[in-house]
Amino acid sequence: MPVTINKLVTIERHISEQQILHASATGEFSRMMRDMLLAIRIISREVRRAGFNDILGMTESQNVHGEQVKKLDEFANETIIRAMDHGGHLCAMASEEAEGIIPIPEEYERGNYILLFDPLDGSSNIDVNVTIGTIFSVFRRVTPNRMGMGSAEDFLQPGDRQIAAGYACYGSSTNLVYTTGSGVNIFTLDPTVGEFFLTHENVRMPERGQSYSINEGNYHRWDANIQAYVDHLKKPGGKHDPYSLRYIGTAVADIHRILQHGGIFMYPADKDNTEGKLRLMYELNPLAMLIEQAGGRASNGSERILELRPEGIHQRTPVFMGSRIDVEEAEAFMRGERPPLAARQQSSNNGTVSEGGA
Ligand code: AHM
Ligand code: MG
Repeated sequence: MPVTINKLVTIERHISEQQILHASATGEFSRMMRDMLLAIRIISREVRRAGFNDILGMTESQNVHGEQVKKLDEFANETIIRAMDHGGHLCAMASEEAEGIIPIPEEYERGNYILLFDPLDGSSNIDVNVTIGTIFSVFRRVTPNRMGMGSAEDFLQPGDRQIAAGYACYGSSTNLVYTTGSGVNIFTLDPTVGEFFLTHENVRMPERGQSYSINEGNYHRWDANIQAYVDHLKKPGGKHDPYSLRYIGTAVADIHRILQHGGIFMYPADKDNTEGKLRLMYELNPLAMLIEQAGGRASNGSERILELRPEGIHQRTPVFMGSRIDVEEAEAFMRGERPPLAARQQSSNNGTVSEGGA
């Protein structure tokens, strides 16, 4: 379980303290994160105001002030681009909301980093005041031309080369969760002072959870292995059985719960979506890095998500991620094995099940 701390540490101070630990750091990464945090604070403000905009009589695409009102996901996309394109840190960006590579305009300097993002994850929840999020992934460019534009080669790196990954979760408060490969830390936005404060340091997730997270409405489109695994989770047997179903439909929100309480999140392939639904480069890679950094496991059913060789920016892949033992058990089912319920009871008796509720 995460440790809640009392000292007042802002995220910017935390990032600069981390930077001091890396002798070769130039400060470029810290400056890039500062720009990203600005975008996230603006998106958070707009998410909080979205309901009021409706109540205050938004008409078609104009609000009461006669201003053009954009859909929240378009707004988030543009905000990140506008915050990031002129800082001199990036050589290109890619977004769920843009077909191709987003170039850095000619008039601005280029930097060493590549940024991929999902500006507003959980599209089906945007209009109904349910938790949504922003996900981001950062790579160092591999092409040598520092002043040049980033190319496909810079983007199509496996996830284990990410130098940072994170998400913002716009829930009852706004959390920012990020890693640079030395553990996962959670920050909480205090909107009255506009600062993110460190609230959970070095998060470690339970090795086994008590809940599963999947769109079970797709049950009849799944193959027999995934059906058997979900049936297995619901059978009474071990100390914490049956598992509880928790599914928000925003990957960020489901992973945010699992990161703290354990459990397993799945979006498998099905008859209609043979590669699953979620996107490797700006949804699964960053979430997988966070899960692994917190002691969990992230797989496509047989291989580590972070070792997959991407072929396209928008490619999809099936996913099973969360507590290590749960994901290993899911992988066994996907190989056609059928671990007995006793195995689950055994690991409960070994004390690997967390007492934290989901
Ligand atoms: P989005 O990027 O359009 O929001 O789609 C991704 C979302 C994930 O956040 C979530 O886990 C999944 O889609 C939910 O899909 P479904 O509605 O099929 O259960
Ligand atoms: Mg998404």
